[in-house]
Amino acid sequence: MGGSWSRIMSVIWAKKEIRILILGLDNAGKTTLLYRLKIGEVVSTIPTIGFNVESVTYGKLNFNVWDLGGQTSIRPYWRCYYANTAAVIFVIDSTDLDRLSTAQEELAAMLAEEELRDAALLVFANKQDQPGAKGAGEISEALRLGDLKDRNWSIVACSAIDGRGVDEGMDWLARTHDAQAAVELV
Ligand code: G3D
Repeated sequence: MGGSWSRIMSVIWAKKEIRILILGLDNAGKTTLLYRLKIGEVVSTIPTIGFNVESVTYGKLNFNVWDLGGQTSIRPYWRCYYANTAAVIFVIDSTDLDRLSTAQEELAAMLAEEELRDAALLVFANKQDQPGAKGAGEISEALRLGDLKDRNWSIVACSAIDGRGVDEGMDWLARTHDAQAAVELV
């Protein structure tokens, strides 16, 4: 595993089952990111409801990945995966400007879910190695992150291919959760 985030996770998060959802439109780079985290074997399953879920289990930490967008009829079934979700990692293809508004709508719909109310949000503005990729500031504006209320969130520019930014984002997530866990203990 990568930087300091792995150490914080293994100490703080090892105590109870915790889930992290890696979400975004298809082709955003979610699966590539999951491999880049190097936390174990990626398993792909298709639940009976019929959407594809990729998972990696690392101790008591469970990463689940699926595509948002389209297929509103299966959205209610996603709720099976919301329990114990500490964080949502929302991955954006920073070169796919045509679908930024769709990504914004999908993100807003996810964050409206009651069970995800306390989940931290890390947005990865992915594909920064590509020419024409928009930076974190522009992606943040398009996703209207500034409007978020009562949510721990951060946006980090990254490339799941060359790895830039990935540890920085994960470090933020681990520190955020570390702080939340400390508050819960008080
Ligand atoms: P998804 O799981 O969100 O659907 P994938 O997306 O991880 O399958 O990635 C979709 C395509 O984008 C893949 O290319 C993958 O290699 C590419 N990709 C993912 N992250 C990055 C990145 O940071 N930079 C660049 N340049 N490409 C990236 P293919 O060609 O295999 O479809």
